[in-house]
Amino acid sequence: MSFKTKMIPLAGAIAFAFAFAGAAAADDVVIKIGHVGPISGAIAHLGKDNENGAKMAIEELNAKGLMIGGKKAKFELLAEDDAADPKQATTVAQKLVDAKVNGVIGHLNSGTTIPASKIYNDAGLVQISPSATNPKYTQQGFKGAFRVVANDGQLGGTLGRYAVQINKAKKIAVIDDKTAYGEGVAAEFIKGAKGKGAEVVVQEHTTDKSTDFSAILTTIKAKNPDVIFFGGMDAVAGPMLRQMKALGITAKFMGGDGICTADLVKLAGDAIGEGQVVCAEAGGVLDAQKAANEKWKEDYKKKFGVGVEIYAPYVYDAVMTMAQAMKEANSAEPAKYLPFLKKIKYHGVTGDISFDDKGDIKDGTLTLYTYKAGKRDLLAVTK
Ligand code: ABU
Repeated sequence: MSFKTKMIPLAGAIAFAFAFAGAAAADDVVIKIGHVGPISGAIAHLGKDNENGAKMAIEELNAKGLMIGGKKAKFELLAEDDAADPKQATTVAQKLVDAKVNGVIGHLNSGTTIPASKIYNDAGLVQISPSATNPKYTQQGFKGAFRVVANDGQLGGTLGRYAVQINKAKKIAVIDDKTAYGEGVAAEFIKGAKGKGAEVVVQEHTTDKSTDFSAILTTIKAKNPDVIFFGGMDAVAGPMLRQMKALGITAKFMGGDGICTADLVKLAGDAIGEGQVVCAEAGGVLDAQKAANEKWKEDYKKKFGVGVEIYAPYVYDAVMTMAQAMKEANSAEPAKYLPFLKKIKYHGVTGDISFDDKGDIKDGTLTLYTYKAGKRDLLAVTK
């Protein structure tokens, strides 16, 4: 792996649920797709982004009028809110099982996706997460568990090596939010950075609901690190950056996909800096696929009046990939379309999707960004 700049290929409880579909004719086959993300709480903006991606896919599928099992397929979206909470995630997962959905897209967070996956597996359901990156999700031996993004091994490891090779970091500070994602990506970052010779001078922990980081940042400042890595989400990273600026900390701030959102600019304000933040999306497209990706994002903005946060296109592709497997199987029954999903080759707006034996995306891509002039700015795309 090399890092060439701009290689551009561097190379309440349940808050609500609704059915998103028009009326089905008597001879239609109704296919229920469950979607779960945090529609309430600190990262509701990311959950809504994901849900919008699912809506785009369902509308498009219904407009196409797919025939499945000799009948016109009428797709319905059953959207649920897990508030990024593991317990709420299992409650809504059971609700979707009881509603007899044909498949589930979600959840957004690793900490919700992993406990919910047992419920879907026990019910014989197929689940595709569009954004959960903790490797454990697909290491449980659940034959119906898939993800369309790279995992934390790739994400954290690449960022760790980038910190040393490109940012020339020698002394590193690491903070995580004690979630499955935050701890996992931080551990992989440490492995990657140490492997290239960096020293972890301090490691601190916060939570995904914390707002005051003055104590841990003061400890970190005393160690004078070159890079601070944060394993967590943008809702915590934004205020953390503001408090870093207030304390006069000028170290590079790095994080995984959880901080790499459009909203980080608003959350951090002018503390976002110019090139101070480096983060990675757990997917990405190379040159030949960029036009389709950009066009999809423009269509999304026209439809919803806001830009993509980060994972809406991955949700869209996850729904489309599941529908493609149903079409190939000529059935929406999970047991019948699962074998087709396992060997699928889907060309999506986020790139080519096929899965390895565990259900992880094959040949996953990462996109590294910084923020300049108040906008996300591409650094590199890497495999
Ligand atoms: N991948 C970052 C956000 C989702 C997660 O918890 O994995």
